[in-house]
Amino acid sequence: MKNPLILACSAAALVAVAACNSAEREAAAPAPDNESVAVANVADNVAAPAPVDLATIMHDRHENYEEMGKAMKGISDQLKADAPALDTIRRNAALIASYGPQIPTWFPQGSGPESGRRTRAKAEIWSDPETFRVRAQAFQAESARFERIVQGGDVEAIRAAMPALGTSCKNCHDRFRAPER
Ligand code: ASC
Repeated sequence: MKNPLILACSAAALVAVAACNSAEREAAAPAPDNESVAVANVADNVAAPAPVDLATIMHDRHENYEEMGKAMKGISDQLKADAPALDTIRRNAALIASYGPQIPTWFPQGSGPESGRRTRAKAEIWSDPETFRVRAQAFQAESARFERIVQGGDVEAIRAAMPALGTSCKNCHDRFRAPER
């Protein structure tokens, strides 16, 4: 009798070819450690158990945004203080700048409202990916710029740069984040 894997592959449609290929890849190599890649391929992996945990991805994404929000508050609190602690501002700016480039990887296909899970991520993230990409990119650039200014250590310059950073958060939220409920 034929190898059942080959039989399954030859009998199946185009989609399943990818599944068979990835099944073979997974047999030969360790599972990819990049969750977003794994999720992006979820539809292709029907024949193989995909290393996907949507709940974890969505939970971690939420935590990351919470951390960024707290970091923003940590900075603005310092800027209101009589003697702003630059080390606190630096730490918070570094967190925001390090998360900036990661944001596009936090939204794998399937992790929106159609997941049935609680999320404020709007379907527009996936239906208008170009706008999402552009705004995420703008935030990344702004957070990097902000961190450079923070490294300069001039509190007035940091204060002056803060509104643009907040606006680049807001630009994405206005279009891609559903209201709190
Ligand atoms: C923040 C924060 C945001 C943005 C936004 C700016 O500090 O958590 O989402 O700034 O409120 O308007």
